[in-house]
Amino acid sequence: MDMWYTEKHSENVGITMKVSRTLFSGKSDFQQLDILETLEYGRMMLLDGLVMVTERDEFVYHDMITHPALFTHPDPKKVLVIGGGDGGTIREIMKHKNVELAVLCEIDGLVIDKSIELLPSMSCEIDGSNPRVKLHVDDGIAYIKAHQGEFDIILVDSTDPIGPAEGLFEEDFYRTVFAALKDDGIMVAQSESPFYHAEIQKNMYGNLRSVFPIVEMYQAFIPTYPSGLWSFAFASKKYHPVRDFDRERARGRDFHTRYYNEDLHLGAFMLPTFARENI
Ligand code: AG3
Repeated sequence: MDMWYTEKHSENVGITMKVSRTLFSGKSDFQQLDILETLEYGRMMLLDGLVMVTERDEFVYHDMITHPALFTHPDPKKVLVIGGGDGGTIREIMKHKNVELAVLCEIDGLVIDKSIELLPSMSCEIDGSNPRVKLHVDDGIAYIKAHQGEFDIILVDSTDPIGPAEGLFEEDFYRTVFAALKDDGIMVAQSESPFYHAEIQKNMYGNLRSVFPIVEMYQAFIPTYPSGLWSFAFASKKYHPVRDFDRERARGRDFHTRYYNEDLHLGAFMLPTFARENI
């Protein structure tokens, strides 16, 4: 028997993958979690039916949510990830030796537990073995309210703005993030597809602009997300991701990245016109 999984990207379009088996399927207090073995993309994690990560293309997303901010800030020491329970973002942050502490604040403990069990290539730094990593199973909004002025960088590694992540796209939340950052802090948040989610983006970027003096969009190619063209919002108090970027420092990095590099850093901020019109 053939098994296929489809995530619908709009009323009339979706992505379909052949599946060999279900590794986990269950409901937490917050959402439905499924981990499937696919033939083309390796293991795949779904939240409420939406593709969060696959083993084959997660490197694009995790490189790009992490390295642009960590190479724009001249000396990031304390980084917070909101969401990101699979651990992929923390894994990339840990490659930066100047980071002293990375905190993961994920609302859903089941996502963390099942990632440690079934997605070891992503969760390798959140399994308790790294003293530079701290885990909090908590609501991100509550957590940052209690940690004002503490972080150099905050990365919002969330799902789509339906369900538990809805509040992470609102102006009030961005004000709390702004206050949780130091005076030269940077926030990056995944910001959906410029091709399919123009309305979400206009609203989100409008909210960000009313809080942060510097707001830019950058793009990455993620094959298993809607349209393949994905984006991130870069919101900053002081450093500009292109004008203040030290290309030589990024070029001299002492670790390997399969997607990010010093040229792509700059190129990612150059947007097609239709995407520019959403921000
Ligand atoms: N964050 C998920 C991005 C949203 C994907 N949307 C979709 N498939 N409709 C991924 C978390 C990885 N750490």
